[in-house]
Amino acid sequence: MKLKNIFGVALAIGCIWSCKNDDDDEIEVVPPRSIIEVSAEDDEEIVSFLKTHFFNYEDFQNPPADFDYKVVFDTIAGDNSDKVSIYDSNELEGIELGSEVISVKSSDFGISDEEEADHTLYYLIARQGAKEGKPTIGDNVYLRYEGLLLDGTLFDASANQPVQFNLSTVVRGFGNGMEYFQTGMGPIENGDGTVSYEGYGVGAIFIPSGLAYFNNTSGSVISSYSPLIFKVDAFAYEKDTDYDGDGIPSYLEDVDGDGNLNNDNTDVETEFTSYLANYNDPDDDGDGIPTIEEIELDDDGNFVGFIDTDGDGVPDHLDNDL
Ligand SMILES: [Ca+2]
Ligand SMILES: [Ca+2]
Ligand SMILES: [Ca+2]
Ligand SMILES: [Ca+2]
Repeated sequence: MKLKNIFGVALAIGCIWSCKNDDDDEIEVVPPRSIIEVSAEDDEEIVSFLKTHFFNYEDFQNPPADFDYKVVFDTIAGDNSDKVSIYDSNELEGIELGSEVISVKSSDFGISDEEEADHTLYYLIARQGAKEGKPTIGDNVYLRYEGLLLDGTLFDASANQPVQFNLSTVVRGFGNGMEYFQTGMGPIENGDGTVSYEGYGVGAIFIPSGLAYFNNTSGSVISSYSPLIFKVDAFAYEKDTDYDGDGIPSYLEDVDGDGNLNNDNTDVETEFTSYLANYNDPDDDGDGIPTIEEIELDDDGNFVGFIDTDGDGVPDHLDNDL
């Protein structure tokens, strides 16, 4: 199936207003909603989902022989009224429900009201991956996923085989949530052209709209201000991925340190026809000297550190008046 609904919001160029036809067939310009208000609403909706639903934790705790290690949600009702909710499942042994508060600026969506709001991202680790280490927001990952709305509508799913992408090229909350997942052992060749992994991480990420599309829509199913759920099987990742090949591990190209690589673009004022955030730009300051020639590398070409030749506090690869 398609991949596009997991992918990030194209950065804020143009699509600031959403429009609708009213009864008079006139176009009414609807300003974007307050990210502070929406964040609070989304959190209420997500917490309500987590409190009214359970997942197949009994299978994860005592796996049947043929268990496929897929997360299944159901409502707490009827025969299932004694189940432990996802919200309370962090008391279950070996199962983790965590959260992280992430600040989001409305300007990340091209909105000029200068608001900024804390967002709670929830993640459920039904089975932690067996391999030590977790990806960063800049890493390439291999995984399988399903995307759902809170009402259970499936809007996107990967094929059964692992898909690979960089965590900064997908919706922000997905990338941030993946930072809590360990991965598995593999790939194991199955002999028929397919691969599998063993002991991979399994869980879900619950994402408020401010960490996804916020006032934008995506595809035919995701409307504005929609919280999203992704079930995920975390197979593998490439540690310290250098996405643009400029010698710097991508997670170190988060200049403002906010956990979002897409809003750091040092030479944005000279990029008239493109928007290349630093993690995707091999000449970060646009001075014509590739970044890889403006940093310190060891004899094997591994990143050692930044250089600040003129001592002005701005490292050479971000300093075009060196
Ligand atoms: Ca950033
Ligand atoms: Ca750039
Ligand atoms: Ca770069
Ligand atoms: Ca440069």
